[in-house]
Amino acid sequence: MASIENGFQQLNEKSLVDYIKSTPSLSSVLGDSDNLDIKEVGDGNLNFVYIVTSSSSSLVIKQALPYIRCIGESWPMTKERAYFEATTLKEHGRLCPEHVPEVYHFDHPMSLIGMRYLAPPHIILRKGLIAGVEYPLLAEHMAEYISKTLFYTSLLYTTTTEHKRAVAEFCGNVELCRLTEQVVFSDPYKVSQYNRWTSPQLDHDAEAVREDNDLKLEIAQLKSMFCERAQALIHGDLHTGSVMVTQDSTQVIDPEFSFYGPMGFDIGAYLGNLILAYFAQDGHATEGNDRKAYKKWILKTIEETWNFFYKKFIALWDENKDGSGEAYLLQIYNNPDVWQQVQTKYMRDLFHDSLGFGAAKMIRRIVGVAHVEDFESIVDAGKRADCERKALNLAKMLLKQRRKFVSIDEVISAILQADP
Ligand code: ADP
Ligand code: SR1
Ligand code: MG
Repeated sequence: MASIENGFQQLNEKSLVDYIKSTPSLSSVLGDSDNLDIKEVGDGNLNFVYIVTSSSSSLVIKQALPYIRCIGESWPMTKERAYFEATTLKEHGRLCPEHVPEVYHFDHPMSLIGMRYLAPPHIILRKGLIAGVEYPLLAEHMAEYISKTLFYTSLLYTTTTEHKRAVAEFCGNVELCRLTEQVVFSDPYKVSQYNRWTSPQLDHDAEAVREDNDLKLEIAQLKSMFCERAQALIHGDLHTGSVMVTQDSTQVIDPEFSFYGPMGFDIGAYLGNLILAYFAQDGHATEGNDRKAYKKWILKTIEETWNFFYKKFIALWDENKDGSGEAYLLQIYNNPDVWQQVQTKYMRDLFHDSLGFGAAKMIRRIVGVAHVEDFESIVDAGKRADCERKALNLAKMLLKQRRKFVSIDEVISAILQADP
């Protein structure tokens, strides 16, 4: 058994049994904890995840170790990330319980979370997108999650006193933010030992990213916004691997990168990953299924997600305009014209931020350290590179020209143009 240091012990499928038996908040969920079945299933980049099943129930245990799992012990990473993940699961769960799994237990010294097991047919959305499965409620559900979590944690709803308290608390998640600063906003734009790409096919494309001065100016602005703009409690890693789905359920997991940051970072991460899924489809096409209809569905989902989000966010803002939010005081903006102008400008800026961050998240997944299964599962390197290049070129254009876009329809047209 591993040694216990400062109350921390790395658990495994065996030692977890005793841990659960001696933890009432877990054993009570499981009922009979005499014959537990425990399997480690973590396929994410950072942590260990166990599914625990008893004769009558089940739950998930997630433990953070003091390094990044997909790299190894050579890249140390604070296990305090589990605290921020648990805190945000609870806070986002309070604001949007229908789309966040319940937390049963958090053990701070052990960096360990016990939460609801999202049982099959729940699967990771990214895997569903690779398999070509349509989810009719996905756009509505994700818009609901994004609008509620962002609106209610922003100054449109909270007082500056509460906002500043929460911002200060989440400043503690500095190491995870620093990781994002490095792998999203810095490494892809310079030579780094961690960068990789489909080589030799994309060698020139990767070099072009490192030599594009316009791109460097834009990424600097986005990095500055990521570091400096404490707009709302964002998930911080809202890619399609952080969403689990069935035909009628959508659940957001894994907010260990959460902090008070720019709203567009979450919206962009999600939409950018849907765009990556779109460009990967040609690599998954077979004789029997050219994926054309599925590509249309992804585009419709991108469009609906933004449009639903827009409506829901504005509705929350209108409903709460005379509440305690301190950003736009009713005494100043209580005139229908100025109110509408304020909202239009806010949403336009947010749209542009989302396009910029979404593009940055696409670029890092093609020439940075952590790639996505959408492309990685395309075995033929030539085919994969063709898909990746189209996505990369669109992302570079979006990043540089995002302010020219006025509607999501124009973004869809640009995607179609990049995929002749
Ligand atoms: P990491 O922090 O390492 O990225 P994730 O939170 O993404 O870890 O979880 C890794 C995997 O574990 C997910 O891809 C999913 O398959 C599984 N998983 C995580 N949480 C749950 C849950 N609550 N219910 C079912 N499976 C889960
Ligand atoms: C080493 S970078 C690992 C990545 O995985 C997480 O999901 C985050 O996206 C992070 O950037
Ligand atoms: Mg993850």
